[in-house]
Amino acid sequence: MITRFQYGHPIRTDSIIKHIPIEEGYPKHLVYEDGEKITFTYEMKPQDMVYGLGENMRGINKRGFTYISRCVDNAIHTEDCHSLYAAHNFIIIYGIETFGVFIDTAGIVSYDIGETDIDQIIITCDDKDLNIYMIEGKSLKDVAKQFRQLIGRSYIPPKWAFGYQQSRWKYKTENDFREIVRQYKEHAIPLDAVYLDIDYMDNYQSFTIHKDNLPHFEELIQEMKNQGIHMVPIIDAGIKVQDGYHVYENGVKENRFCKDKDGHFFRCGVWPGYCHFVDVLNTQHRNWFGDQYKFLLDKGIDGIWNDMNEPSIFYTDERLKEAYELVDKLKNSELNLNTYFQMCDEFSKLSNNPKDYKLFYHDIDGQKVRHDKVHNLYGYFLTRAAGEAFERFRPHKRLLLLSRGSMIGMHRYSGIWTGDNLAWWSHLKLCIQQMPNLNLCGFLYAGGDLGGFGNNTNEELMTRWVQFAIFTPLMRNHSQSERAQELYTFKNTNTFKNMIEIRYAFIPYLYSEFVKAAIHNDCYFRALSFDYENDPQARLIEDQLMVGESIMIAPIYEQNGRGRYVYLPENMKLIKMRSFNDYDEIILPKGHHYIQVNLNEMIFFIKENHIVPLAKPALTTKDMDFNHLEIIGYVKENTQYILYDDDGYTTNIDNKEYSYTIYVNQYSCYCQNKHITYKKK
Ligand code: MIG
Repeated sequence: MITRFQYGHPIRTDSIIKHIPIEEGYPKHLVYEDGEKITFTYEMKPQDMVYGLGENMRGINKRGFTYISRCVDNAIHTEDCHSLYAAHNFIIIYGIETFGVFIDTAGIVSYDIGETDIDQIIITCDDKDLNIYMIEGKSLKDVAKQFRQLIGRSYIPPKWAFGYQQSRWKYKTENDFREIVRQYKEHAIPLDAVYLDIDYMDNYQSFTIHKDNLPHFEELIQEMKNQGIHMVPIIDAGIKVQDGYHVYENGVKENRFCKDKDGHFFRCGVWPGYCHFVDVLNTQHRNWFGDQYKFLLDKGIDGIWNDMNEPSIFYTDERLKEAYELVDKLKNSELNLNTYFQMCDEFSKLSNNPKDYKLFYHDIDGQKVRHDKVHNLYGYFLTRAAGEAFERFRPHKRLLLLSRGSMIGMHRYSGIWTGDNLAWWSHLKLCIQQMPNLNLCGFLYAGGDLGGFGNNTNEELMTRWVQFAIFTPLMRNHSQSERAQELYTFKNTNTFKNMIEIRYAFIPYLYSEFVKAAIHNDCYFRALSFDYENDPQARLIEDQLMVGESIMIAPIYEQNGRGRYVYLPENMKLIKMRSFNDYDEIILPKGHHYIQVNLNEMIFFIKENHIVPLAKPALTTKDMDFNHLEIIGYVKENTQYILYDDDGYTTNIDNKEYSYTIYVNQYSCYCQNKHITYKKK
């Protein structure tokens, strides 16, 4: 049951799709307080847990820290970060009472979940115009599903987006791209996509192409496509202020950009230097921004990643002026402790300064609104511009779309990557822990930069990251580091080849579970407590996940880890794989186990009376045969598995024809219209 309360006159966020009538009064369970801000408080019992908040730092259970929904470009995700790139305002409180709370607002919301007071949740809403939805249900899964029904079906990418993807902020010329693909083919490591980072543009201008480095862009895209490789260019939010640049010139002529208080176009520094931001909160301007993507689609592009759309600001004239004034004041004197730190501080505060978000305005279809009030909407609406444009220009076709900035609502249009992580073991663990909470907030197509985006990775970290990412819908290796991290650059290339082949073998299962989760508003990744609510041990597990209906994973995420403790909430079959055809299996009883896992091995667990359908890997998804499948399973009695499979690219998803029932017992298996056999080792 969902109840809704409204305070003030909230700005439409388009986070939800269902109309729920407004009730008078105050939400049950929470204590409402109206002061300078609105707060909702809740007294937790010692054993209560809190899930949700999507992309954020720290554990799956969010209890113990403060999380602030304020989309920000933050490249150093240390444990003390309160905000990342997203505003995912949904939590589930799980205890004697289990219920969900969704704060529907474009404003900043802070969730102090037992940080100030170990037993208190204090939700503080900066903007007093808001909707709050309370969701009650009979289980965690039920609350989660009701919420997902409220916010609408998650984005479903094309099937090729389940292939392995390679990116690096370094590739520049046509030959750079060719070489990456050539190397992958030479090492026979499967690959489906290569990303174009900002260097493909002319002068960092979105919707342009660098003529010297990529003189035959369209031919390159086609040449790659012929090899089964999709090229995925980046788009940056800031539009360069530059005479002769058509997006800028037309934007000025047609009045598309956000303005300052005096009605001049607001400008700030980002990658290309001075930029304007398109007012994507205005429907017409949003459509106009979406129209720009046609340029790339017409060149054969079928995937895009939108970056810097929090929006990220490097500097404004106002902040620079303050900083230069301080330097002028200090430059002829000897620095002391105070002035030294004051100066450092002044410069470190140049970027993404909350003061700068008060300098410009939106015209939300006639209503003038200062940016800081709707800041969290910007990334969502910019990516929505792209998603809607894709529907206009490529109706009935699924394209790949990723965004860095996000808010709930955007999950209907796009997937996300989790931004600039680092080549840290702790960030591999973070990535594992982010997945179930992202799913709760509707973001099913998600993944982190494999190996770590910043700092140099190493072979062991990359290996463990790949072994985990076999299960993440988005499996993209991306970095800005000095050290190359394409999988063929490491010593034991064969291990990577084996692991990526395992990923490809899993695609029938991953895709099936993903699309079913999207259609039925379920979670593809789940904390164990969602499946084993009555098991007090399962509740506490922070580093194992359920993946779809058959699998539990327990990734290795520690340096020199050659095994780990795993808790089995029921009897399961352990599969230890070295390659697609080389694996061991053993049935283990419910309880705690220590499992050895060499660096060249990945492990997963199959639940009793469940199966996993596998395909034969190929160098790209295009070359795979999804009609001949093998299954591995832990089958004791007659059982069924519903396999979802479709053409992989049209939007005709719900079609009954796409559901195949696989019938299995201990000895044999059968499926009408698919060739299914038991896998032999
Ligand atoms: O300020 O385009 O998160 O993936 O490689 C950095 C360059 C801008 C941030 C993105 C990252 C991308 C990088 N971008």
